[in-house]
Amino acid sequence: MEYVDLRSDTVTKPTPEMREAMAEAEVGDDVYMDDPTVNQLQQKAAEMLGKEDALFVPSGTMGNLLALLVHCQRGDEVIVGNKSHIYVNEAGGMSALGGIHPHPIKNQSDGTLALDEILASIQTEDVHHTITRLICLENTQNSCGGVVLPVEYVQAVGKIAHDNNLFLHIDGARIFNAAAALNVSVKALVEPADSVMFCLSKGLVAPVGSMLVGKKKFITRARHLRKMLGGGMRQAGVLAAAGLISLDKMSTRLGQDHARAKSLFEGLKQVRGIKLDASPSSNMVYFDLLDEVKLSVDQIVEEMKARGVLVDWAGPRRFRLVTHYWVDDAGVEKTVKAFGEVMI
Ligand code: TLP
Repeated sequence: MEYVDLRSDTVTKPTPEMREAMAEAEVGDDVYMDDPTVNQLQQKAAEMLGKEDALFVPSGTMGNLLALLVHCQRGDEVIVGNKSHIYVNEAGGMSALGGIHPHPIKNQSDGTLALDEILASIQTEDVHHTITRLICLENTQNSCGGVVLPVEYVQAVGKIAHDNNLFLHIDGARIFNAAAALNVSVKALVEPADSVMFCLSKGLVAPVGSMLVGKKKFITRARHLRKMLGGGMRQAGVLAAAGLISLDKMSTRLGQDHARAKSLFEGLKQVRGIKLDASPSSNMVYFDLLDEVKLSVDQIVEEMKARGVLVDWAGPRRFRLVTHYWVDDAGVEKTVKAFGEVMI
């Protein structure tokens, strides 16, 4: 059976054009910085985000971890959203591997961290306190509904960071979705950030890899730590070749995924038993099951699978559906129809 796969945009397989580019990629040993395709990808990523340099890393999780490890010393503190991927979904890497102390504050429903709460969370100089070193934002904010943090907000947080001698890191796993939704350049959106991680392997469709961008000195140190973590990848040009197509072509089509998320949302309004979150601002549709629904989330996953649609739950009574390159209009219709049948 051909499935419509809405579990995540991480499920995207490479396009035929990507596979061809991968097969033909010029490669070298990237630990010697000798891989021309990786070098080209890094240069392009740095240019597009308006930063001095970039590093190709195996995953978003490693990119975020490297940023934390470069910005912070052991015992330093990081202000981070309580619903952020870094805090919730990265296996506590910052504390386990970096001795870094997270200071979680509430992600509001629009994904932001309240500015006054950020300010109040910066530690004062005192022998009892940790040293606050870094603020992390996530854009789009995944678990708040794939919501988009606007340019002015990011600027305001950047100002707080720099006025207080702190760094700003953006987990921009889906920063190209955010920029598309706001109709601004990615460069403008990340301008206040000292470092940004973004993923090639989500809405940008590449099979593997993420990018970390920042100042030259920051990237040099991140390259050193990437090697320490076992992330030196040799002939990685095979992967970078797909990443170049992500940046050139996939970054300009994300509006289509957002439009399909909206039509999915509209279609699901007719389905009984569910309470949709607000209309999606990027490529994610979230909803809760009403009490009247007796099926468990696992049963719903199974019933949907039997109808050719793969979905994943996001909580004991909650679902997240993610649109991407491989979900077309027919896929959206099929999904709405299947939910209509399952949720009777
Ligand atoms: N997110 C995945 C899961 O881990 C939840 C998904 O399906 O959405 N930052 C953000 C905001 C992310 O959503 C993710 C992955 C990452 C970082 C980590 O990227 P990878 O999976 O490449 O380590």
